[in-house]
Amino acid sequence: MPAHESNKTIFLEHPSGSKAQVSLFGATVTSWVADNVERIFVSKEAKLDGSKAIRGGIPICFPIFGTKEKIALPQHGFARNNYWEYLGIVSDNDEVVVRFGLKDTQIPQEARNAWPHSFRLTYTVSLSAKSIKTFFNLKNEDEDTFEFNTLLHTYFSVPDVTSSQVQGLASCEYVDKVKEGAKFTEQNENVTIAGEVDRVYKKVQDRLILKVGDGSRIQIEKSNLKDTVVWNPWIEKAKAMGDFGNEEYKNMICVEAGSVADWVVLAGGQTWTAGQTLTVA
Ligand code: TA6
Repeated sequence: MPAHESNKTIFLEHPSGSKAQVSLFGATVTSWVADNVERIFVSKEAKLDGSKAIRGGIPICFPIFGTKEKIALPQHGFARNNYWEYLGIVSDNDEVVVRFGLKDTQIPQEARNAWPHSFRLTYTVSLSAKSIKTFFNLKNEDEDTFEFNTLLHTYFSVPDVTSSQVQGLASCEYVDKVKEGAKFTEQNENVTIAGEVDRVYKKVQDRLILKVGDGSRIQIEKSNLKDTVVWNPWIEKAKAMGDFGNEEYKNMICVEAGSVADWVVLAGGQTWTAGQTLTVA
């Protein structure tokens, strides 16, 4: 069966044997198995009861990234910590496609007060033999323009993060959140992790390669998203997160496609589509 729902989770299976899972909480992809290997990291300590955003998977950051002084929303916004509506399945021989929806009328009043705009988000997850696509379509249902950030906060599972590399960021300017937001230009074709990394790379090319470290590669192709965040909490930040194992930093790396360095401006009545395609190579 290409897709079925159980316990507020949608289970997808492609004829090739690839699989995925999407929690209705945050429409969070919590598993992607390709070539019989789990590619997505979810912490063993993650809360899966809807009490907080899932620590891992592909959380959707919207309408803000981080926190904003004048917008009283939790870090990374409300999309990842509210239940989305399951809109059903479209399936053919090549892809299993499921869709999820979130409207302003479905979020708590407190969040609506903090970000008082009428919107409709439709999120599409498409599973094929070697790829998973996660795209969202946002409609501004206000008459007035609004602005937002958005980002796919993808946690990749790796055997040893010190052996992983992110290829394709050379010459990109980045903001280093580990160095008080200082700005640098990436000098390396391959970014490696040997300590806490929390960088917002700006105006990044659409195709990056995650060299997992076990000989496999994952192509990360973003669409209509300008920036990419690379994050690993390392030792001290790992200990500080209650929903993250102290040693789990060794087995994950976040490479996050988004538009976060600047606001995206969307006129009333207009729609905006963006997303990413992850492909095992
Ligand atoms: O994407 C990197 C980041 O912004 C880090 O600064 C860290 O805060 C991470 O997101 C996780 O944020 P969360 O709110 O999920 O704990």
